[in-house]
Amino acid sequence: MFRYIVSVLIMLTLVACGNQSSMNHQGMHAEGEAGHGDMGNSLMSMPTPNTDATPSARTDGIGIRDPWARMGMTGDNSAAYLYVTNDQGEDTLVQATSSVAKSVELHTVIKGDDGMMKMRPVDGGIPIPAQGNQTLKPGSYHIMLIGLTRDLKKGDTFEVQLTFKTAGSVTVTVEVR
Ligand SMILES: [Cu+2]
Repeated sequence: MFRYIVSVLIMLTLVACGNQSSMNHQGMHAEGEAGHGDMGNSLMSMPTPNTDATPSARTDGIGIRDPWARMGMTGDNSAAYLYVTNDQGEDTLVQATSSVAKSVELHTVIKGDDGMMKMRPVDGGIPIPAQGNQTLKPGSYHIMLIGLTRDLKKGDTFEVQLTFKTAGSVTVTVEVR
């Protein structure tokens, strides 16, 4: 069972990385626009979630690990990512808010009719499986920070408030990488 989960995770990671290079940024706000030019580099060094780390924030049944965001300048867009663990029943991440952006949306990445990967707001929130986990990562679910109200420089930290349908709200400290 464990081996199966690991191989599925590896497959998902490969798919996510493979799709990233063909992501279509035209006609939409780019995920992590500021880091656009070095997309390839940031992918190469894309941190994998440290799933053994002590949860950086916790609310009823839900643990948040390794929250991080892309660098960006005031006015640009950025995106935040994290790893969610859940030792209770099925839940949903329904909202994220932060003072670092004019607007914060929960996004997913889907394949468009033209075969290009595009991101769009998630309908009904991001599902968190019962007794399971969910990863927000480049090329997949992410927290979209639209219109940064301040520069996000490497090493900076800022707060994001996450609201889960069942578990309620938790504030996490996000590190800029
Ligand atoms: Cu997005």
